[in-house]
Amino acid sequence: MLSIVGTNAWQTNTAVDGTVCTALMPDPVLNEGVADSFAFTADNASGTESHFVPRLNGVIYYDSNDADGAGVVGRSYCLGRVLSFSTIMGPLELADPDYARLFGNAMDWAALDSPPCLGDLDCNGSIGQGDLGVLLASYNRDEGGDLDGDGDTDQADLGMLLSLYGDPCP
Ligand SMILES: [Ca+2]
Ligand SMILES: [Ca+2]
Ligand SMILES: [Ca+2]
Repeated sequence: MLSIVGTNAWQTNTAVDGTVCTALMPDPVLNEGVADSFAFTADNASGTESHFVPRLNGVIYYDSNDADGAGVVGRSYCLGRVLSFSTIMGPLELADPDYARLFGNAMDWAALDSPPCLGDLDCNGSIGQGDLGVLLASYNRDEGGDLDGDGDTDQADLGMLLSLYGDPCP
């Protein structure tokens, strides 16, 4: 669980009371035993909350009223998952039963597998320039660019990557 991966912007605010977290995207693992909307008191560590904007393929599972941004954002990362909370997981947050349950659920959620995304060699959720860089660096050396699984990185792998170029991961 990383605090900021999955977002591309942040800011802090100074409000400490009554942050409201509201479920936006239903998810059976994250939502289990958690109220659809709940208020909790946020710890203040030179600000209380990051302003989250999801990256490509990021999903806002819970919204937050305070930071005027997302509250809980998740996305696939390679074959795993990353989930970010806009607030710290401090004593005040974890004292709230809904927040604590959501945090526990988040552990289960992040432990689930994600489907493989062919061509996304740098695991950023789409097929593009970064992947081409990984493939070319692996050329003839098989260091992460073998898309067709034949044990080397060559023209056939490059052809596959170019045919996928620009595609988002599912
Ligand atoms: Ca990529
Ligand atoms: Ca190959
Ligand atoms: Ca080959």
